[in-house]
Amino acid sequence: SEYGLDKNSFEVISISDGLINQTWRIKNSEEDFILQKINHSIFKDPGAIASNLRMFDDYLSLNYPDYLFVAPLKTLSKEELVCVPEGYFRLFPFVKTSHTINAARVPGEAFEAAKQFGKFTRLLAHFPIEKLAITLPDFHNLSLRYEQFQQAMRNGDKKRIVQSAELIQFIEENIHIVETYRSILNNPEFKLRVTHHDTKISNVLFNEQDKGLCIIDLDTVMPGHFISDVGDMLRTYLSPVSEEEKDFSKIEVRDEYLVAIRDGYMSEMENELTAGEKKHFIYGGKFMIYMQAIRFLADYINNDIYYGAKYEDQNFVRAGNQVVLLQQLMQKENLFSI
Ligand code: GN1
Ligand code: MG
Repeated sequence: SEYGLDKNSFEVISISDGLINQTWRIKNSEEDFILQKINHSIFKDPGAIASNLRMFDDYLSLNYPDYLFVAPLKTLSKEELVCVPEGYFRLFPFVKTSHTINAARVPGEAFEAAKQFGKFTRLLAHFPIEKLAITLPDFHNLSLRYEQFQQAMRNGDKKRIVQSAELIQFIEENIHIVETYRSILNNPEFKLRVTHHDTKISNVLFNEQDKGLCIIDLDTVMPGHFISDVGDMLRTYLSPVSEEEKDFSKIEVRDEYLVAIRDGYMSEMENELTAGEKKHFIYGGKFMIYMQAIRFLADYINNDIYYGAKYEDQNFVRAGNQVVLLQQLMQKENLFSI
């Protein structure tokens, strides 16, 4: 009703892919929308997200009018965010003839997705980054994530800590991944750029010819390092199975997807990245997989307070899955020079 729509004339279809926000498609024969409820316990300041999106939309429509940017629609009272007792909501137009995919089925899809994320960062290379609100402080701060993991081991569920001994040992043995991250923070060759921070392939809209149209799910767009975006693509496109897979023998690093991510991202970012950054392309994958492993494991040890769990050991399985993926990537890293 805030948008002047009559809910009885719409079909409401729940889209349950994300772990954090709740999403619905709202459609009838004439109109088609995406409705989203922002998870306010994680995103403490939904207004900050709305303000970032507004600035991107203004900047891109001024400088790149042909670029497809999906901005939230305004309510009857010209707001881009609705705050009602049930929570914070926003409405997007559904992009006609677009679709999403949950996994890359051919390397060409990985190329297209990587190109779209690279393009977004490139188009915003001269955007005044200091104006952006930090929607999730320290989201990809691996030092802090490591501290939170250590804290979980001090205060968490004793039984789950014992059960996790092997994973904990692997994480501790690979602390060099955290140390490299710390060195990056002091490396003048690394630049802060407009970074998406959640580059899974379901955050890309594809057209009917399976070409990338644009990127979505922009809540975590903040100043960041390119290793976050490249890393989450490596984390989520390289293997034929996702972080939810329980049969770890199916986890595999597919060379042709690695090449596709590199080529797609570099087709936009080749001239933006410094030589020092390019050397850390594969490190990005290690950084993100390691961080996701410790986030899942810390949450498991903290009794699933962040991600929740649909079955008893889900976050333990997810952490173990990510550790196997990291081992596979580390076996390959020397074979590739970017
Ligand atoms: C969360 O909600 P979703 O699935 O887009 C998480 C990401 C993780 C991802 C793991 C705000 O993203 O960081 O990589 O789960 N987002 C937040 O599936 O924590
Ligand atoms: Mg997301």
